[in-house]
Amino acid sequence: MNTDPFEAARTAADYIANETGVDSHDIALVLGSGWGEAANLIGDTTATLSASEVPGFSAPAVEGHVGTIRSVLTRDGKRALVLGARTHYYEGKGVRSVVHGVRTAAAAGCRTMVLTNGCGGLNDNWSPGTPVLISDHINLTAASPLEGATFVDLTDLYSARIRSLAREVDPSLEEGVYAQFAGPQYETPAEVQYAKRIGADLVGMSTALEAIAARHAGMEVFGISLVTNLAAGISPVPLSHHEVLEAGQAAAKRISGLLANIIAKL
Ligand code: 8IG
Repeated sequence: MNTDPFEAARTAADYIANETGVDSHDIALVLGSGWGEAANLIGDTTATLSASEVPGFSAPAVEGHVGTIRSVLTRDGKRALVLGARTHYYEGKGVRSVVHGVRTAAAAGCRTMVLTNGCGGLNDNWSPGTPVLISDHINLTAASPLEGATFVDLTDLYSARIRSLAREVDPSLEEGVYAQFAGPQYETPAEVQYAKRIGADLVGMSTALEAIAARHAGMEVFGISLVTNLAAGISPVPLSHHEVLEAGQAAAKRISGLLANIIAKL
């Protein structure tokens, strides 16, 4: 993308408004590994677009990620834009591509950005299938979606207001700090110990760069992770993408229902 990224987002948002017939959306969701079913529980899908048809988007590179962009009418009449196609930093398409969905959602009118992911857990009390609220992040990608002298305050990046709404839905929800690694390889056990010592509770390959872009765009950000595996070295068993998908599938119904109930409170 050589054009201005905000112009590119506007183009995509106009395309989405045209194709969905919805002039303005209220809430955007990025559904990561394990969260795909949430779209069905949030409300009625009124339009489904293939990500590859929307300007600036591309089909997902990973099995277990859905490649659609949906417009959903929620139970209480809100318009949700559900992004099932996330571009990961490790795909090498650049940070502008990684955050294009977030900027498109902002241009489409969304004031709230809900970011979900599947990740590794550093707390061995969090068995695979445990959802965890993101309270803060550590960006270990050495990249940023912001270009030039764009100083954005991230003190309260992950909305305390929405986290407390989430705990009204499920008081047992715990929260943690999410560290975004560049990937695509999973961490070594030493890197997992490093993450733990600098204050991380969760390790993954998404979300932080998107959250920064969302805050820059003026959106309220909510993040929730699904621990699909214990991070390398925390569990004695090596990681496999297959197991990650299985843990996601096993927890899918429960966490999707949880997310739908949180969305209903926004
Ligand atoms: I799912 O253990 C999933 N994504 N970096 N580490 C990192 N990303 C992940 C992991 C993990 N599990």
